[in-house]
Amino acid sequence: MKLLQISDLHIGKRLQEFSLIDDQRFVLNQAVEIIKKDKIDAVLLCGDIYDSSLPSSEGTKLYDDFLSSLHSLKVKVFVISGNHDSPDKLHFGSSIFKEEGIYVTTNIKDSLIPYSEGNINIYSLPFIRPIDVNECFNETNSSYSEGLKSVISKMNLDKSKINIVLSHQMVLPSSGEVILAGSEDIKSEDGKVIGDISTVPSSIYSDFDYVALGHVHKYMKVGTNAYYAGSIFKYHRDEASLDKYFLEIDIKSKEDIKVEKIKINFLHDVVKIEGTLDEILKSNIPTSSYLFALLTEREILIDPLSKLRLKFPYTAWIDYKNRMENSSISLDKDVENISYEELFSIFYKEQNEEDMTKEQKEIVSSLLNKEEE
Ligand SMILES: [Mn+2]
Repeated sequence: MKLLQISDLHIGKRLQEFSLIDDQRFVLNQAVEIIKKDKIDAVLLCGDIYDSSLPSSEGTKLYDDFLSSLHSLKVKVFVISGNHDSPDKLHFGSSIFKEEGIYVTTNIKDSLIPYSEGNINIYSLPFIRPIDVNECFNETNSSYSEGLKSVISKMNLDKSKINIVLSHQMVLPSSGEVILAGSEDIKSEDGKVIGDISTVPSSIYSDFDYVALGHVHKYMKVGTNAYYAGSIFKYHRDEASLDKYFLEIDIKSKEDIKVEKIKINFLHDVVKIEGTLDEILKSNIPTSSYLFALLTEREILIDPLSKLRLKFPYTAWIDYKNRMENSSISLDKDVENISYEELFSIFYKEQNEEDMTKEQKEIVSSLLNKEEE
């Protein structure tokens, strides 16, 4: 059986003011071509189908078109809800879809019963919080790990079968550390998540033969045959240097499971570039890129965004590299008893990591003199 794992579609997400619908359509069309070419049997959509629990009409239209294309290829489709989806809305029409080979799972009870074909069982676990498990089974699990363990134990896995699971959770790899991509909307100061209450160790899934994960937006292997495909697009400037993938899984037997990364191409790439305004304007990056420009000028420029957009119309962000944001300047001097000139030169040095020039000092002095007058 050949599977295609696609995750974190976030249909309807925007990059600043730019709609990404055309970009998302471009990516999903690629998936359809791969499914045709590689004769995929089943597509796994591992949660965060939409970016919002209230998707836009252009978003629902794109998802509708995508599902219709998959349906016309007669490929099985498995869908779980992620933390961004509204489980109830995604569940709409699911009993009718099921008749057509599209299996949408958004609640815990439905996740206990697998789809079976030959010696393969496919389980679909939507994003779940401990409170959902507690409400469903009248239990008192206090962590995501406990909650998930409880659900998986109720599946009564038949280990003679090849068991596959789709799951949308924060799974810690064996190293115990997840490196986030940037667009996950999960609070973490340095992009690292190390064991907290919302994470589950990958060992929780150890009875499954393949774990198709969604939630983390960076491609990652977190355990034996447990993979995050990552999001389908670079949804954050911090993801500019990351490649994005579909995962093709070829299952021949319990012992013979091959996972292949298929790099996703983009209609417009997301590019982060650093330099002076002139340097950036002279660079040969494709003008259709969503651009994040990090300007290296020390002085604030006049409307650099408009200038950049003349050449790069999809400039999405602009920032200054050297705009020092030192908020804590430590002064070991008695502020009351030093001159304004000296105070200002200390401030300047803290902000710019260099001394003022003689000329700059003269300007400050003359301005201060005027002020005093
Ligand atoms: Mn997501």
